[in-house]
Amino acid sequence: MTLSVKQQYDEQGYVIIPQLIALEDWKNLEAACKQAVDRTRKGDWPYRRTVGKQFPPYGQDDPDSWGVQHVMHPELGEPAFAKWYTSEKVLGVVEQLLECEIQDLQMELFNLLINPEAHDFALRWHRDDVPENASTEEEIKALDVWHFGVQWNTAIYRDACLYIVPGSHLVPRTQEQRIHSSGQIPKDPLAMPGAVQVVLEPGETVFYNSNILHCAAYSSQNKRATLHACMGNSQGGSSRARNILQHGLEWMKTPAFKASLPDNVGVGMLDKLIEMYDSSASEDVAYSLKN
Ligand SMILES: O=C(O)CCC(=O)C(=O)O
Ligand SMILES: [Fe+2]
Repeated sequence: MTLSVKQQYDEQGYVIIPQLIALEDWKNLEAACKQAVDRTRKGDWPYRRTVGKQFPPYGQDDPDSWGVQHVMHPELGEPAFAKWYTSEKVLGVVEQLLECEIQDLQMELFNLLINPEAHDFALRWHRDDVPENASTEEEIKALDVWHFGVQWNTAIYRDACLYIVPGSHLVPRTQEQRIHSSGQIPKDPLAMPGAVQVVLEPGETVFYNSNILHCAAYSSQNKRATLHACMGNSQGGSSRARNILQHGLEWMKTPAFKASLPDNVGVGMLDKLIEMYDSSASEDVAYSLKN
């Protein structure tokens, strides 16, 4: 029996979907990625993921980058990103996975993951919003409330950087998995019990629960440009506030950003984000993980 997209996402914590980018959008998105990457590498875009820092705040310590942050920012001037983020193709899958209506969708992060140029880099095994020293009870509690958002990676070029442990979004780590995720960058990601490598061909997307146990390895030799985004169900209240707001989203509250959105669907989603932002307590604006 083949599982439905939703069943696979619920049971495994991830699902791969082909061709989420309409043919007519592909060239524009690829060109927008190229511009964003060139600008970042030239030092002309300050919002970036800096080699040496695995999680926010990324700082500016190293000139090499492994990601471009805030690709919908009006100052980047690439409307293809917001057009795609709010496209029917994307929203259709997100609504299905979050089991919600379009009016519940909350705009969140949209970044671009790229290969570092000067040296290889990697992220340790982690869950995005559960620290590695969480007790088993704390992990169970955190995983239990983590169903109001979905994250995805869409590959422009072939991408084999991400490793996950299928099903680990539902259960706390075993003793052995805790040892492998205690803070060290792994020499061999597949040494983690249950790990699989996620390989995406151009145009393929992996939707995943960002609290699935995952890590990543970035080679400076393999070109990467992978759209990396997430979206929430606003019914979840402030449950996603820390994870989202730690990336520094003041710019999303500006009239210039609202005016840059292609249509009312995007504006409605942005309004949900701003509502959450304005109602979140100051302790929600904190970093999820330590670098
Ligand atoms: O590079 C990736 O695909 C994963 C990135 C990641 O896990 C993170 O930024 O927390
Ligand atoms: Fe992560």
